[in-house]
Amino acid sequence: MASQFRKDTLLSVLFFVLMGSSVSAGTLISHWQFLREDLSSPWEAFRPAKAGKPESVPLWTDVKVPHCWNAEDAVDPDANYYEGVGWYRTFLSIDNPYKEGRTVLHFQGTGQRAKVYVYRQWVASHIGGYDEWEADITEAVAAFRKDTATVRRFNGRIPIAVRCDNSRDVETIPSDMSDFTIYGGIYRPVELFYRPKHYIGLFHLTPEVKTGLIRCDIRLSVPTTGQIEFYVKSGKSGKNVAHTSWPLNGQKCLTVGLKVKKPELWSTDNPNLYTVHAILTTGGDRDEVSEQTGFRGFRFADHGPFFLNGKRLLLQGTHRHEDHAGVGAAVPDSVTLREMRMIKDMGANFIRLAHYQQSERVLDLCDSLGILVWEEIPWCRGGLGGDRYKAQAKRMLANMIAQHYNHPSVILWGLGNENDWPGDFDTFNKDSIRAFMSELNEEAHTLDPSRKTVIRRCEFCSDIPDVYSPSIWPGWYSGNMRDYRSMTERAINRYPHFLHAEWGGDSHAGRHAEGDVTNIDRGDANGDWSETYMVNLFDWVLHEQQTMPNLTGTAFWTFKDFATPLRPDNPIPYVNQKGVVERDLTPKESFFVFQAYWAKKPMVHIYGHSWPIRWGKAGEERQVFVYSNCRSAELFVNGVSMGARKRDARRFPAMGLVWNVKYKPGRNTLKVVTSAGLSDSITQYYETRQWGEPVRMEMQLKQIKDDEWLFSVQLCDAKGVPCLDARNWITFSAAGNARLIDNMGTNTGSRRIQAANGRASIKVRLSGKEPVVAAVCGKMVAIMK
Ligand code: ADA
Repeated sequence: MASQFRKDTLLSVLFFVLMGSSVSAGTLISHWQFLREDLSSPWEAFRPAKAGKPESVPLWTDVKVPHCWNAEDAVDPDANYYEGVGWYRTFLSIDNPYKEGRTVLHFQGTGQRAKVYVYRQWVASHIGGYDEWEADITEAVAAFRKDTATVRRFNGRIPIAVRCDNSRDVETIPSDMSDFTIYGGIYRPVELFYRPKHYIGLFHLTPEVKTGLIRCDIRLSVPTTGQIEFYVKSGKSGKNVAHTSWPLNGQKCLTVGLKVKKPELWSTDNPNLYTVHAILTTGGDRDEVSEQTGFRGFRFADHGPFFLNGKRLLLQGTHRHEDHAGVGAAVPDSVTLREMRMIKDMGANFIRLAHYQQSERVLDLCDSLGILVWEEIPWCRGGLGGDRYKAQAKRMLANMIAQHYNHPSVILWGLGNENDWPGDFDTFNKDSIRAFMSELNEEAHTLDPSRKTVIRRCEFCSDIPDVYSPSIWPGWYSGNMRDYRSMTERAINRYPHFLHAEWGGDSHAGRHAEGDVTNIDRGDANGDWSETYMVNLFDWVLHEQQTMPNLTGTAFWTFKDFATPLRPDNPIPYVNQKGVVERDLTPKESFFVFQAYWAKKPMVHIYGHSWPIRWGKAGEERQVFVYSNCRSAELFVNGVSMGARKRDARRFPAMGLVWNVKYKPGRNTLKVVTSAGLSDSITQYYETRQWGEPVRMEMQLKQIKDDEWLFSVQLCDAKGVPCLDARNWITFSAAGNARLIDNMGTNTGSRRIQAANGRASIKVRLSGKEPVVAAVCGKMVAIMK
């Protein structure tokens, strides 16, 4: 074990990044107020109300933080989302227990530019919506406390104001040409820390598989005399496996090696973690930090494949935005946990966190669930700006690497996405973009020699990063899904380290197509936005990927539908619908296709849970697909066996689990039972009548829970036959004691939506008497009173 004083590049470059440590006085969730407009000075945030006047202008609203002010309007079909300034204020009881200690507000993410004030005093600013940052309010609090009259006015509490701003600024990243909402607000947690004078700032762990050594690079707040002690605990056994302690003789930076005997490797199947605790004692101060790490090695072989810990691993990946129905970017921890578990349950072992640094919580889950990570900075589309722009991009790269350095799940640092896409500046210079990309690439390697760099789609920079993904979207933006293998193999041969990020297409949840759905040749660009088409595209590509020995891996676009200002005309306005789950995590049918290929836990799913009515001629055969990872399955229709089929991964579609079934007109029940004893069943109505033009809407109201109901309409022709291929636009409204649960960006949460198989729904809250809900479709009106 070696201990030495060190001032290496890593530590000096990261001088400004002090990671969270010390005593947390709590996450500041409640007692915030918000104002969705600008003020001309911070003083206005605390202007006393006029004596005797009840009115208080402007109107502050009580909110909980994390809070995103675009939680609803990002997907409001009738409005542009608010891009501007918002203010937050809170009043803190501050009682720092440390003599000469520091009082710090730690922000995990604020959109997109922020300033912090203690009463009227400006304290700190930050540019960038996705990296963590801090405001040290120690001096400002002390100065405020000298103003005894004002202190009395606030009953001893410290008034804090935070001004956030997501208005357009072309000299910042990401570009507003990016295909995602550039959210505003304090949309990730804020914590209040009390730090002793001597505390552990930077704490980076670099484990080495070969030797079992964990190198700890430490930066202290000030040169320190005292002692620092380390423990390493194995997550698997729960036992301490290494311990050491070192005297400090006035140094500020320190590198220590901790030896773990026969370390258990971290892998996607067995994500073994070790926790390293460091305890600093000096004078009367004590500070403690603990971080997790894992031993693993990876390698991109030239022209493929990828190896984890010396064994080939096909990277089976997806993408994720920090975005969720009803909350925008302020995704609660419980939702993040559910989402990351679903990703793992789908069988993914890899994720690209697009297109920006995501919450610490996400990375923690990738570590503990065993999901390898490509994380990137939001240099996305638009071109390249000036010095301020570049400085932000470089700072965000340094912060991302510093802040997520310890996560064993991270293997790739992303430098950009679609940087070949001009539009934000009147000049577009490939050489300047190349030069800046090279600068970022070098910077990333200097800050972290243990990981690789990567970009997606910028052909004229493809030789710069270690790993490159061109744009390959067969069957959606270009060509036919059948071209997948040839296009991808060309890329494998062309780029030394090719990884395929982004493939897939949009599907409107609840839209299904009848006919020969296995005829994938109709898969020309943009499909028909049905779940059926997408299921077949995913199925075809997954079946090809299984037999490509040199493929490093892929990440389909994207796990969950998400908000975007670029797509007002989508079937759900302002939603990118390429997810395999909806924006509220409701699985679409395609989720199960991935599970059938990737998941190890036995599963079975009959295609069509969101397809209540199938159609065709009487006696005509219809295909029934079953997605399963079990050895074989037997299908029963209306209680009669249709025979058992063997699953064969070489066969398409549905790996051979396909039955041609003659539905009887009316209600049919389908049940499948697998060799592992699992079963799934659905009920589908079979419509044999032909339909004409839609002339009216049939309504249905179904209680979901308490006062929450689902209001649905079905377009029908003059004879009352449902129009099962209708795609008309339907608008919902409510009056009286009814309220739409809308602006969710989901299949049941948008007040303007395109019909799926002639049907559309919205959730409503009905309370008291005389609730009224209505649907309008051209000249057709349906009113439920
Ligand atoms: C691009 C882009 C993504 C995503 C995708 C799409 O490839 O990188 O951000 O929006 O397009 O859905 O078209």
